[in-house]
Amino acid sequence: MTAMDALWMPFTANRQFKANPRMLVSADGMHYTDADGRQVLDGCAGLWCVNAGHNRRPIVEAIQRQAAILDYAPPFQMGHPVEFEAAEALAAMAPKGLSKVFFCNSGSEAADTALKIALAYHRARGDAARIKLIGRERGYHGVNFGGVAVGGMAGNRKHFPASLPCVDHLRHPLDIARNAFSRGEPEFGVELADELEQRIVTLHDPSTIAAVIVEPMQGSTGVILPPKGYLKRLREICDRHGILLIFDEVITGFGRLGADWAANRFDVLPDILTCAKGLTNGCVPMGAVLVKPAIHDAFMAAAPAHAIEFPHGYTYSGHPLAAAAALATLKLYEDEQLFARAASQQDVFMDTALSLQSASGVKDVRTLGLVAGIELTPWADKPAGARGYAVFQACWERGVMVRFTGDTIAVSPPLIIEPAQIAQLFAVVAEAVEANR
Ligand code: PXG
Repeated sequence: MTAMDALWMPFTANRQFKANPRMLVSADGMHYTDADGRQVLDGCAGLWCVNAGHNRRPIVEAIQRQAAILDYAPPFQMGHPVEFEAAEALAAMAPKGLSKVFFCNSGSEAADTALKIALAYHRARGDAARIKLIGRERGYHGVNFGGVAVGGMAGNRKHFPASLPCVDHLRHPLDIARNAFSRGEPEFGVELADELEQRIVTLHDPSTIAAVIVEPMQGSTGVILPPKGYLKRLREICDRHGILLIFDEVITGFGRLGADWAANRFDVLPDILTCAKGLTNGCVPMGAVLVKPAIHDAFMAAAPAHAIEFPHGYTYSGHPLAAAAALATLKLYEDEQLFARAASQQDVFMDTALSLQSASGVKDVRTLGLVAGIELTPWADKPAGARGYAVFQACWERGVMVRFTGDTIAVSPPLIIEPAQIAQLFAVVAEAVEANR
C-alpha cells in the first residue's frame, strides 16, 4: 500500500480520498488501469486534456528522444530549435490571424500571461488608462491571481478576497428555464452579451477597460454553452470600444467542440487566445498564448531595439520536452484527422447524452461537440454537490471515469472514442444516476 501522508492533493477532498483512494497506475488508448488492475473507461480525457487518447507512441517517443538530446535550455536570451518549430506548428493550425505564440506551462499561466499582455499592450500604445479586466460569473481561468480575479467560481474566489482590483464580471449565460436540454448552442440568451455595453462599458467608461476574457464554452463550472450569436455580439461590442477580446480555449481548443477551435466553430476571432491541456495531449505541462501580430508588433515598436519588450516568462517556457510533445501531438492530430473525427462522432455523442433526459432527477443536459454536462437536482436532505459526488463515485465503481462539479456531471472523452464506448459511457452514467435518485 502506497504511503499517503506526505502529499497534499490539489482540488481534492484529501481526507475522503485517502479513506477510499482511486489510484490510477497506467493508461492506454481510452482506458486507465487502476491499482486493482481494473480497466476504467476515460470519460473525461484525463482532465479535458488527453484528446488523442493515452500512451500514444509518437508522442511518447518524441519525449523520450528529446530528453536524450537536449534536456533543458534556458528560455531567456537563449533559444532551442524545437520551441521555434512548435510555435510555427501551433501558429499554422491556429485560427487565422493569430500568428504569434508565447509559451508557458499551464492554462493558469496562459490566462495570467494573456491578461498581462492585454494591459501592457494598451500601455505600449500610450493608452495606459485601460487597466480594467472583465471576466464572467462562473468563468474559470485557472488558479493564479489574475485568473482567479477575472474568474467567477465563487468557491475559488472567497478564500482570496484580496486578488486583483479593477475587475468586473458579466453574467453567465446558463438559463435552464429557457434552454433546458440544449443540443449545440442554446436558442436564448444573446441579449446577455449586451450587458457588456449597457452595464459594464457604461459604468466604467470604455476608455478604462483593457480586455474581456471568456471561455467560449464554460467547462469547469458545469458546461455552460454560448447562446446563438452571443460570442459574435461580444466581439462587436469589444470592437466598438477598443477592448481586447480574449478567448480562453484551454478546454475548447484542439477538437473538443467538433472543430479545431471554438473560435472557428463559432466564427469569432478573438484578439488573444489561450490554450494548454490538449496542446501536448496532457503528456508534458504546457500552455500557450496566441495573439494577433498587431499586438506583438506594438511591443516591438514601443521598446528600444536592445530592450526586453515584454518582461514576462517562466523558467520552463518552451521547455524542450514540452515543445517536443507539442510538435508530436499536433502532428498526430493532423495525421489521424482527429478534429474531423470528433466532428463525425458529435451527433451520436450529443444524442446519446440527451437520452439521459429521462433519467431520475436529471434537471438539464447540455451538450456540444464531444462535451456533455448532466445537471442533477440536488438531494434535498444533503449538502449541494453530494449527489454529484455519489454519481461520480458510482461511475468509477462501474468502470467509468467522469468529472463532477457540484451536482453536474461532465463528460468529455478522448476524441478517439468509438461509438460503442459512447454508448457504454452514457449507459453507466444513467445507471449511476438511477442508483442515486
Ligand atoms: N482555463 C480554463 C478554461 C480551464 O478549464 C484553466 C484555465 C487552468 O489550467 P491549468 O492547466 O492551470 O489547470 C483551466 C483548467 C474541471 C477542471 O474539473 C478543469 C480545469 C482544471 C481542473 C479541473 O473541470 N481546467
